[in-house]
Amino acid sequence: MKEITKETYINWYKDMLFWRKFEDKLAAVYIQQKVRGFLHLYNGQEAVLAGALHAMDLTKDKMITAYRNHVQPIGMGVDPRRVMAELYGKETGTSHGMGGSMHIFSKEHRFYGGHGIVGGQIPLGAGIAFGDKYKGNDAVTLTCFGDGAARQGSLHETFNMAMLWKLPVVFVVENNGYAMGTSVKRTANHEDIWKLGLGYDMPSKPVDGMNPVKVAEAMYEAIEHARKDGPYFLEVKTYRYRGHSMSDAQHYRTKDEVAEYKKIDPITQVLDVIKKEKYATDDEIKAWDKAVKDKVAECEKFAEESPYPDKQALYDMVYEQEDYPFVKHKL
Ligand SMILES: Cc1ncc(C[n+]2csc(CCOP(=O)(O)OP(=O)(O)O)c2C)c(N)n1
Ligand SMILES: [Mg+2]
Repeated sequence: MKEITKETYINWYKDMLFWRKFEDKLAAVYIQQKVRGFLHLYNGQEAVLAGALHAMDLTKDKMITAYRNHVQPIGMGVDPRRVMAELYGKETGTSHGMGGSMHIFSKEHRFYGGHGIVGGQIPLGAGIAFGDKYKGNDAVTLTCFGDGAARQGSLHETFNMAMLWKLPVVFVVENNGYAMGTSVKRTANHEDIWKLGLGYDMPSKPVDGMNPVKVAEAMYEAIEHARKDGPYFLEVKTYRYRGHSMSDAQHYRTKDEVAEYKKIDPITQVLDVIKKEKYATDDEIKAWDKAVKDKVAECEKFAEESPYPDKQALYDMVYEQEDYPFVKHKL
């Protein structure tokens, strides 16, 4: 794996802080009804992405995830202004404003969405990996999903096929403790989701998902295994600070529980190392914080000032086939 250096810590700090503040801004503009529909935020889970990106080969590896998907494409290289514009429903967005929050996508940056059907991306991720194996590409697909999605039957079908065909895929369950308001405890007789891989002889293990170093190390081992020998399953134990979506009253957990996780916040953990190792002065850190704030403001300005798509585009996006064999309805 690439060495974890002073620069890695500094980049992790800047990136994770930007992702956090980018989403804080989304929450604010959502309340102003500038962003509509659903909005699921990633606050608290940033170390999973930071560690994964460090371990991936960003010239070829791919990623697919669920609807909590705003910051992953940014990490993969998509212009954050275009991600914010997509949430605003603007023409300059990643899908010309037609996808919205749950459907960020960039083939160019090998980010395959953005999926609203819980667990729907699990077979799709294996399908992408199948395509790469078939074509002889050297790429690995990170297929990320939640603890709730891990309970879908499609996980088992996919694990079986992926192992049978030794597909270059890493399955990553981001166990943030809850599927909407349902805790992991209430969904199965044991809480070790990683053990689901063992029935398929898939190398599987749990990882501390609040620490990007731990994530990067585990991801690297998993990705390089997948590249040569086939699937790997990681259960990354993480936590989301905000509600499931913006309309969640969070009656299923206590404020104390959230506060406990904030004590091991990934951004704070990284900042503590930067300070302890004297990687930067207080003034330098202040300058980074200001740069992050400015970058978020730039994204907001870009989204605000971008035009909505032309009304005609509504019809351009609809599937049409003139000779479709409609069956006449008989009364
Ligand atoms: C097939 C399907 N069933 C139910 C839903 C409603 N739903 C949306 S998110 C969600 C919870 C998923 O939780 P988890 O997989 O843990 O992901 P997290 O939101 O925690 O990231 C549910 C049940 C859905 N979108 N799709
Ligand atoms: Mg969850």
